[in-house]
Amino acid sequence: MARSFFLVLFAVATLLHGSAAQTRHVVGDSTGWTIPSGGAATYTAWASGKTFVVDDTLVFNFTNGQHDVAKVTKSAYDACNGASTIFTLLSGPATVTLNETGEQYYICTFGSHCSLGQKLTVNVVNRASATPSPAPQPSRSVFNYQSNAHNVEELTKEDYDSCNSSSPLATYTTPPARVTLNKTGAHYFICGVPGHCLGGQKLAINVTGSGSTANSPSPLATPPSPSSPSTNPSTPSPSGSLAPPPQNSGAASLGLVGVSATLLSLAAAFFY
Ligand SMILES: [Cu+2]
Repeated sequence: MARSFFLVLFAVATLLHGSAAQTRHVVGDSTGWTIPSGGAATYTAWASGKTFVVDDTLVFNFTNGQHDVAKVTKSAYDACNGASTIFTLLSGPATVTLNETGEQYYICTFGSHCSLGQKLTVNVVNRASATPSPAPQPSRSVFNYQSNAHNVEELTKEDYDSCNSSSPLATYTTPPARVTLNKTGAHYFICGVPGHCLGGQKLAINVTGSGSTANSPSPLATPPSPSSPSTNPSTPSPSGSLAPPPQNSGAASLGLVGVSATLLSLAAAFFY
């Protein structure tokens, strides 16, 4: 009874620890916390390749009575002045939880150890800023319609104006058609079923970069050739799940491609 209780407790504790995903940083790795043979550059180099996030821990490994760990201000760190510390830990291994953001300063207050390089500064960041922000994703238009009743074709402006679907730039037959808008400028869509475009089932949208709020249509980009891979959208998966849009340099350089929400809803309504 008691044993299973503790097993559950242990499991929960493990889960909690895992979900927070703190990192335990062993200062100096196998060198530990000592007078480094390479001078202060040793701990600078150790810290330089790492990201320190709030709630991570620093572990200082040292021999009791030969070193200590003192958290100090920047000026005390620069001067190796251990006279008034923020806190001092005398027992190794000493674990310090990084509970605030910004530069944190640690020294050994024994003799001239700090001057000889036993000093460490780490820059602590929030979890959010430590996580790389996702690359801008191209916007996507979704056309909903009954299978076999309609389709979606992207055309040049000339073909769009005349409802000529003989040479579409891209054709989408399986609803819902997900069209990734990875190029700025005007895009022209029609239904290629005879008569539908002439009946008004056509849509022109203008794609702008993220910084642009202009409503005027930007000059039509050079119409891409039908073989251009960038006009080939990702094929909708059979399950209908949203596959991540293809990453390419074109999409990245465009930044966030913005499309008027009104036009998007128009697109959805139009082809339903
Ligand atoms: Cu020391």
